[in-house]
Amino acid sequence: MTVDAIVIGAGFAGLYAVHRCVSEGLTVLGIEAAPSVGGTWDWNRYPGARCDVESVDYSYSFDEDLQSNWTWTERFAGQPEILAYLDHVADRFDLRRHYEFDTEVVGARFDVGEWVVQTSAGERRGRYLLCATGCLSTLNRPAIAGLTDFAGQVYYTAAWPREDPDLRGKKIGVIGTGSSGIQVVPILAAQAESLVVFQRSPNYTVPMPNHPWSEDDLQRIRQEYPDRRTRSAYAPAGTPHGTYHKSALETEPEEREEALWRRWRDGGVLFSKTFPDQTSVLAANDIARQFAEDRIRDIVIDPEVADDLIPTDHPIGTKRICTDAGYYDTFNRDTFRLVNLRREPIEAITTNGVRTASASYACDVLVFATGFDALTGAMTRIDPVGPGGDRLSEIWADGPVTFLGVMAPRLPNLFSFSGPGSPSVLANMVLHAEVQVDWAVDLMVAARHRGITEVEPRRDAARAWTDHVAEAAERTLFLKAQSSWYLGANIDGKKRVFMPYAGGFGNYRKYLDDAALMGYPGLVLTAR
Ligand code: NA7
Repeated sequence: MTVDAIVIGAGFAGLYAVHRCVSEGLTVLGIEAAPSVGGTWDWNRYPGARCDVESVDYSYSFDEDLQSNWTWTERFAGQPEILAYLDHVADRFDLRRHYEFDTEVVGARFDVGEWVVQTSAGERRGRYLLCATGCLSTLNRPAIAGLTDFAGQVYYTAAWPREDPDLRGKKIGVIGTGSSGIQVVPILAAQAESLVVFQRSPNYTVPMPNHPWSEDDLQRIRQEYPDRRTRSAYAPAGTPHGTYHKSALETEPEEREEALWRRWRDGGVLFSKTFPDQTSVLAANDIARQFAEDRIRDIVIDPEVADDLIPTDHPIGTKRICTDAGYYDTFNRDTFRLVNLRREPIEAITTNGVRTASASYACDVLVFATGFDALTGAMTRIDPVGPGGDRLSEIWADGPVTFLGVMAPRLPNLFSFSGPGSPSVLANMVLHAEVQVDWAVDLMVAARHRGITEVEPRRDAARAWTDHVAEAAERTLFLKAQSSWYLGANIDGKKRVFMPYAGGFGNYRKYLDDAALMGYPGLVLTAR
């Protein structure tokens, strides 16, 4: 049987895609590798996993009843609560019955007007393929010499066991200091006999002043919701927060300091966009960067450790800024050790720990918080093949080429969400998913009305959009980050290209709106 749409993934984008397709009367099959819904929030169950966007914004906006019937308990929601929310959404809209769970997609090819999807459970066929495969879902498992010799336990934050392991009293080594490492470290530090953090590149992290929402907060939020959603709709990052009203360079030092303190105390990722010129003008960025460095030195007692924790390879915010609950404080404990891998690289993992160029560190447990083959990894692993035999991995060999960050040339009837060429990780991912899914499903519905069976981006239109994405990045400081996964720099051999669209979520959404209003001029529409 051929369905109208196959949706891969049951995270925020996938669940909404299934819901939209069903609402439009399309037949749909969802395929998900995990046993249940949740996507990234199902896999990343490590202790301390938490979203850095406020819960009331990091939630669907498409259904007012859903919005008013769900009560977030905290300002920044933890992984269990976000997963419970997605479970609730799946039940409320009866989405599970459309899914095959525990089923992995291993390939896809377009064959005589339909996508033939190879899965671990056999072939499935659909006229459209909607890839809600996530931008941070393909694990980076570094091949460090000797890993298989290690006699202790090995965990990956992004594939944390469903049953939380008891790590009390263990000697723990954590490899990786991105958001996941920075979130998990203080929790593990509280349980471990000793903790060693192996840091290849330091990141900036802003303490997260999380708190339970009070009844008053919730009442205010319910009243504000319509306005909050309206302000987010075309905002640069898809949240109701803007930058300071003046650029850093036009603001007097005292006023500047006050604005920075306000953002720092507010917590979350917003610090990376305190001033409008902060991500585009180095001198403005330096002001925010100096402020953050001073805060690190305020907290970390040992100045040498503070030196190691202060990034020197990127302007602040050009690599994903992290948010934490006591990360820097942890380094003031005696049982805690920071190992700077730039000074003493890992030589090998041994039976009982990690050997660097300078020392051996005994560990019972190794926790890899080593990130993902971000933005492209999930798609190139499936590696869809178009009607002309073109593989996505070939089409993207010199960096991702997309049309409006949703389609790729030579791959008709295929949409991918939250990936390269769209603001994705630079924006509120939930609103972003809704906007992209709506665009794709609206196109499918319009095609059905007009008897069109195939939609495919014109190659010149995809080239023009991809050039525009590159130009938008060039107007920012993002290209200056040496080790950023935005640039693919964390994966050996990956082409160094700034993958997200840095022109702002609101502008991006206008491009999508215009394309639809103008009848999709960048697409070849075929009736067969
Ligand atoms: P990240 O941010 O990619 O962090 C991964 C960390 O692991 C980072 O510090 C890497 O250093 C380090 N890493 C990767 N490979 C190695 C090897 N081989 N040796 C030592 N260290 C290594 O992933 P996260 O999961 O923390 O966060 C991803 C996003 O999820 C986050 O930004 C939020 O948006 C949610 P590097 O910086 O590459 O030198």
